[in-house]
Amino acid sequence: PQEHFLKDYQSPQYEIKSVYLTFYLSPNKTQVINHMVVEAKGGKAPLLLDGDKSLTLVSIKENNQLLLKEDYELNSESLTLFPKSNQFELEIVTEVDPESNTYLEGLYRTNGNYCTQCEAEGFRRITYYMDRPDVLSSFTTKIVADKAESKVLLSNGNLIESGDLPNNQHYAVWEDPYKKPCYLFALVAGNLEVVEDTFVTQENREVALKIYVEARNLDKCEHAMQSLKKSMQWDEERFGLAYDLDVYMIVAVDDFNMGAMENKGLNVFNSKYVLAKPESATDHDFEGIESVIGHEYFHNWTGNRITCRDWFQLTLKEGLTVFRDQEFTADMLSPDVKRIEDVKRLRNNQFPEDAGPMAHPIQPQSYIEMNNFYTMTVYEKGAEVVRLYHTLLGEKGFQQGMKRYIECFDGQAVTIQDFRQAMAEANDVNLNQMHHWYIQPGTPHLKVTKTYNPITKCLALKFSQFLNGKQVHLPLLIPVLFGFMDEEGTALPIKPSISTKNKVTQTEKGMLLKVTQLNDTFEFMGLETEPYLSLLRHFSAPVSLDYKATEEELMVLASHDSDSFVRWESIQKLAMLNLKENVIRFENSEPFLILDSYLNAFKAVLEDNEIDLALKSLAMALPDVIYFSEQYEEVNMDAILASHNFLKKAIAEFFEESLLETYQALEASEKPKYRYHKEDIANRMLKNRCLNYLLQLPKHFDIGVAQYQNHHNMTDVLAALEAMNHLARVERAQCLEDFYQRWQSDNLVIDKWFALQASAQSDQALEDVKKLTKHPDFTYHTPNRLRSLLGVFGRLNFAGFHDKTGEGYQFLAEEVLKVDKLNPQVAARLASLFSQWQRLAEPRKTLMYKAIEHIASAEDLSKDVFEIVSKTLK
Ligand code: BAL
Ligand code: ZN
Repeated sequence: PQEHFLKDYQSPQYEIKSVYLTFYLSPNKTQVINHMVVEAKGGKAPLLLDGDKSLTLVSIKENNQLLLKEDYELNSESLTLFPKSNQFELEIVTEVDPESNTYLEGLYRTNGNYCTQCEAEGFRRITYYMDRPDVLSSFTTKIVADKAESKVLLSNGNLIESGDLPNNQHYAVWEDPYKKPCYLFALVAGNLEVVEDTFVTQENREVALKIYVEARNLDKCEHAMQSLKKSMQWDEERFGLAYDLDVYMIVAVDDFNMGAMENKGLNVFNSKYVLAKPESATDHDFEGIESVIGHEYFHNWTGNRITCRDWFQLTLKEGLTVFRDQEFTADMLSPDVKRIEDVKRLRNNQFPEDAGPMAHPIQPQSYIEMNNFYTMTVYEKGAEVVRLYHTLLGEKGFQQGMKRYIECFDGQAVTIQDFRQAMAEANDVNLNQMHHWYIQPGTPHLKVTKTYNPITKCLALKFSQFLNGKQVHLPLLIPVLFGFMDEEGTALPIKPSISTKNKVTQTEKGMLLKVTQLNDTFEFMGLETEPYLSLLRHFSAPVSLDYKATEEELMVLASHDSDSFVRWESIQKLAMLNLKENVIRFENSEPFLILDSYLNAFKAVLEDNEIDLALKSLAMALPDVIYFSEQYEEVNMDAILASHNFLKKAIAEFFEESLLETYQALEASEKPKYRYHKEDIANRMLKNRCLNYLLQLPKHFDIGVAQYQNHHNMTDVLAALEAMNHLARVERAQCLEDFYQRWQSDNLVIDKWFALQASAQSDQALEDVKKLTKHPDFTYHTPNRLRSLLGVFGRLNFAGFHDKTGEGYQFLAEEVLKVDKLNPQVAARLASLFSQWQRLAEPRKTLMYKAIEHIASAEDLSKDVFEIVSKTLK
């Protein structure tokens, strides 16, 4: 397959002034008439239109003249024309088969309804077109369909005409007043019901809000609608950005590769990010919906009004929009909790990507299949890099930069440099060094050494940057929010020396120092005692901090730091010290132990009556297994799991009484009616953290069963099932069976049922998962189902997937090959679960390698999977 490179970018030689699409919808043979007005930008050049082997070409007319076969060149990926004039009209007729489209790209059917997905390169599966984001055009779409089969006909923009046609057909014409690239095109048709509301913008324009769902889901749209209204209001208040069309439509579908898609005026969503009611969705689901609804809405400005020049700029819209959705959630719930959760997400998912064979900069320099680059790196690390601008410039400066960005580039397809230029010009600063974050892969390691001189009362902090183990790279600009503290936990004054003064500033988030060189030293004076260091407050840069704090220092930071991230981080570090100590002991066949430092820190948190309950719950959690294993160059999975399991159980035993008391008090105080509210969420979080520990002790199993039986909100029900999940007891099986019977008709809940079993850390798990692939409710056609069974198994079932025989790897490899025939995008995601093979200790290393080789040796691999496995084997 062909590899595409950023360095080869060339601007388009043709402009598509307007497009008029007509769809005659039919399940197996939909006809698409694509009428374009085209203009050459420079001299005469062939016009290359992207296409796909799934298209059937019916006819081409240039200025109304039918072209003959010898007038054009056609292959499975493109159509090349040789226009006779500089301005001309083209009419291309194609046929597609939505019913057989299992890739879920282009036009396809889901539960009998028509829907599209065009980003990144799906439009070429609908018609021949210049399928690239820098070709912006005015779209009008006419949809003709059978009335009984598709009562709703939707596309982008505003409805300008509709009516009946002979033979029980009807039609609708939609016109989008904003020019857009074709990846933002959407069409939806089918028998959907609608939930409606309105929003009045700051400019006093009324916008109709419509959420389209299948009739059975009408009772699950309220939260999504509220989330949309909050998003619209928040974007006006915080960014001064208002919506620009008369109608905003959201459609929920069950079969969708991504979370959602920001098509202009007509977002298509994975139903997981729309549908919720307290009985069937958890707090986590509610939060996910609020955040994804926000994310797609925020794209209207950052993505749609200003789009990307090419796909190498993807982080321009995604990093920025994730940053915006993170800030939205922070403002809606708790900023401190949100920050910690985002850091955990980054470390668990993006750091491994940065350390693995698919590592790429947030601006990838090449790709074989663009869909493989919708990654945690481009999205989440991209958002962290946008956050760096925010930290450096402050809220006011950042907003000035945003204002300038929009003033300069509205209606255009631009680059990450354009964004940086707007930020720099609006603040009159030079931000050129920021570019180094965009073009280098890997998580930077920031090593800090401190030297204190008790005679001069002077402190020197030396920061050294390492990238991919090397110290020679383009130096990154790393903002570090920091503070000093004495042994009692009292903040100490910060007095930079003359040479350091211009590198340290007071910001709205606290004191900030800027590391700009590979080795950068900072001096501080007037410190009567050697201070404890509070570094990287607020996780001010996406780096791995290498500072050897003492246990005493961590204990003081854990209970006294003013920054909740550093408090949380310090207790996590104490836990990590303990976990690592036991890995050594495992390898030396010595008994495990629980360190006093961690025990005391845990006790202090558990007994702290002042702290926010959600923060308390986060502090009480052990570092996740993924992050724990990331600490090792060579991963001994047995030692890691044994150490993790031991510490969890040891905590439960040690604090049994207190955990039980806390659990009971919170359980007794839980309000009978569910509210999606930060206080209630925090209560449930802490309660269920206690429950999870308590069920490490088999004698408390009944508490889990009782919680399962007594509660009607999904957060508590699922937490009970999760807490029971590691023990193969009959009660667990009974609850799972009851859960299945109760929710059999709700796909999203049945996904949870599959995921629970896929994540069970037991010897039985692999067999269970194999059996579940034969379950009547398992289907290879629905990405959510594949992710909940196969994805969860590979990502979270450390015992089952990493089974010493290698059977877990073999099983998943076979499944990847099956999925690849139907849905290469999802197959590629599953294939990436093999990415850490090089770091596994033997025998797993060789066993996993063989499984990947098995995939790689298959015939007819999609380019999606080919790219992942070939890079993984390198
Ligand atoms: N643009 C793809 C889906 C999303 O990031 O919103
Ligand atoms: Zn996005």
